[in-house]
Amino acid sequence: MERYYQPEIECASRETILGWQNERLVKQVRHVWDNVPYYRKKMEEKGVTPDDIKGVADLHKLPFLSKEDLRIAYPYGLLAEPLEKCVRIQSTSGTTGKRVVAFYTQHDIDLWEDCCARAIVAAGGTNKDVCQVSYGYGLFTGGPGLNGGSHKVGCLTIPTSSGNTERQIMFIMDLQATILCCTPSYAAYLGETMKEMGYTPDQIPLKAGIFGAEAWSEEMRRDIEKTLGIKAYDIYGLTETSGPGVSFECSEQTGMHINEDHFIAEIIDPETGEVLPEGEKGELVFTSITKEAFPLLRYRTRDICVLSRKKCSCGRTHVKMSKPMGRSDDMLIIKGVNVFPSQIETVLIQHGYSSNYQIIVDRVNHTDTLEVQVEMTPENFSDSLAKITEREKELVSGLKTMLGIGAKVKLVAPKTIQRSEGKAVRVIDKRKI
Ligand code: DLL
Repeated sequence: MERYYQPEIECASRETILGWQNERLVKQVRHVWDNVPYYRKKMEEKGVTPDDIKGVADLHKLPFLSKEDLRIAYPYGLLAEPLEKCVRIQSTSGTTGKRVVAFYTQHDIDLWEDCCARAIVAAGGTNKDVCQVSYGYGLFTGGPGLNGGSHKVGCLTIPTSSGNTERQIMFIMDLQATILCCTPSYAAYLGETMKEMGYTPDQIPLKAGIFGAEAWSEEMRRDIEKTLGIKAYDIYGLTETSGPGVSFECSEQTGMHINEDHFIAEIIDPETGEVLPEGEKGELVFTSITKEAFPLLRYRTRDICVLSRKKCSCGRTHVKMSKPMGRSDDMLIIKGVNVFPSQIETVLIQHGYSSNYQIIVDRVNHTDTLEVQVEMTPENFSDSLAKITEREKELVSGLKTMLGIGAKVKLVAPKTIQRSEGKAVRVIDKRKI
């Protein structure tokens, strides 16, 4: 039987949800106008005032915010509450050079943790569960978010953070952990290591995993489910809007319910900014309607996905987003063709390889080159050169069909590509260096 953390909210009627959104949006726009001069200027430039926003139908009148705005306004330019009301910051790793700092009041943290608790309960979590949180703790939102959600559900929480794989496994086995929260790439690595140590899925006490923070394919989900003997649930979020728990999967596993009592989602054409009708693929845009300290209006996530309001068998009524199909800024343009790393991963996994791969893009004599290095698995390992060449050719052809361009494929020995304890780095684009 499906269980909910906040059934009256998660299963509310569409009219009720829209009512909340209308009321909260009007209030939020006023709050931002009064307290965030940076955004007020943007509204003035567009000729919009809070009086023009009477509900969700007027949302499209508001200006967008982008990562560039966050960079310009860094660190305090988008803060909407006095410092004495703020109790925490979280931040992105800044690996792309654009560090994001988000602020929280105690109320913001409370609502964020509720969202994470909804995800844990949707994955079957109760106060009888032992929940191991192996997302990084610290500035990254993964650890703190799921930790708070796990407390709210009443699970016994094991805050291992990421890394130290042997210790992770020791705690899973000794404390009989039933729920694992980490990135899908780390879950795959934990599964691989446990298998090598001789554990079979029925010896592993875990029953569910809550994996997110990076793109992962359906094939990777099946792999992880098989090795760990669990049901693997997706969870999505971003630092700018709070962290994990903006949306989460239910038992149907056909998309993630967006917590619409806190966020209004839109899909836009990333080129023109035009709002697209339901069911069309485009860039996801969020408006936070309950956040006090860092309330972003029409924030462009760069994540490409599709929204669906189809009735869900789980009983939840909130809109569902598909798994992000990539980020508009992760998209590689190789020889003029748009390539998403997730397309390459799909081909590799369909051919029986694991998600241990690396994509290397370069430019030789003014022409783009694409090389995919992928590990052989212990099952399909071969040291016969003829066999390896034959398998590489199969992958070249599979990639050509999927992407429409030629790629070089190199099969490498198991365990030669570096494992990740957080978000995996899979693309090396030498053209930018
Ligand atoms: O990754 C928050 C998070 C932590 C989500 C733990 C889920 C679990 P950031 O570091 O700010 O925040 O990165 C946000 O990661 O815009 C997406 O591109 C990507 N992302 C997050 N969840 C998913 C997912 C956290 N389930 C960026 N599938 C987002 C695909 C995801 N991509």
